[in-house]
Amino acid sequence: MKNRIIELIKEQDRFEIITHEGPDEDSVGSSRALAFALNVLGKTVRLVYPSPIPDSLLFTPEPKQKKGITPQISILLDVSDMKLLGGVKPLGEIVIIDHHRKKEEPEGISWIDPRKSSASEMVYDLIRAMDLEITPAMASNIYMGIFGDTGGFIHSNTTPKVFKTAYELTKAGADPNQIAYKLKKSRSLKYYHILCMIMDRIIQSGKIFGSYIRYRDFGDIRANPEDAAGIIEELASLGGAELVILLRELNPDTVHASIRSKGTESALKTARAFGGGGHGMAAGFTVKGRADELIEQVIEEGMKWVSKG
Ligand SMILES: [Mn+2]
Repeated sequence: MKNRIIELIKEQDRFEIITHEGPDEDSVGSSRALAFALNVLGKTVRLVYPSPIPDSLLFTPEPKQKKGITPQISILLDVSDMKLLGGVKPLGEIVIIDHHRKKEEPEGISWIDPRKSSASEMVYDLIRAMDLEITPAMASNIYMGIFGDTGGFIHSNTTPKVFKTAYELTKAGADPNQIAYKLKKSRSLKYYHILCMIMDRIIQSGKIFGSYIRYRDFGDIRANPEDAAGIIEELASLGGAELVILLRELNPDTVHASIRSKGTESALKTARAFGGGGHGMAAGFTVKGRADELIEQVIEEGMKWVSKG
């Protein structure tokens, strides 16, 4: 499918790149890197983020964009589920580039490869296959995406290919020290305030740890939902935890769950029970409801899937 996508990129002129709600390192990095590549090819492009991006992810120059275009092609990056687009409607023909495992192939043109660490790694492969030079801005964004989705080269998706790609990216101008510091060593005080709330409310049930953050909590400490980006990884760092669940209210009646597991696919199995998806060990879902009422129910579902003993 990669080759069909390359053909389309060559044939068409106007593109939009759309990623998932709550954009993270990978979705922002892959989107911006691909936009830079389209710039080089002389194509018109605009980036669509369904919700605000944390400032820490925007440390390279902006790709050139044209806002008021009618795109021929809508590239969905790091997402293949229309429900995760936060109400954004793609305007062109849909092309999906994603590394999240799907139960069934989505309709239309899609390149889905769960063996890839990240959408950013896929964009790297795409740019290389088009024989384009990797510029420092592309390299930095792709490196950021790989770093983000591998948890800083920690998770089981940290393959030899990931290190090989990271090596090429550092040679092309990505600065590993600068990027790691931006992502790991520049937390806001608000982030830690939110973390304190989450830790205060933690519920443990065997190898499962769950917690939540209410919509009004953000107002109470004058934080924004993007201040809590990546905070699930703190729960996932707890020793003895096999499955961790963090519920976050996106608005007063909508809850997003982030779920992580270690060693088993219990994260995905738990998310699927609520209509969600993801990878085996990193999954999520969004439902109507209240976080404090839902948390026990999600933990109970998780109990079915964690290893016994
Ligand atoms: Mn990703």
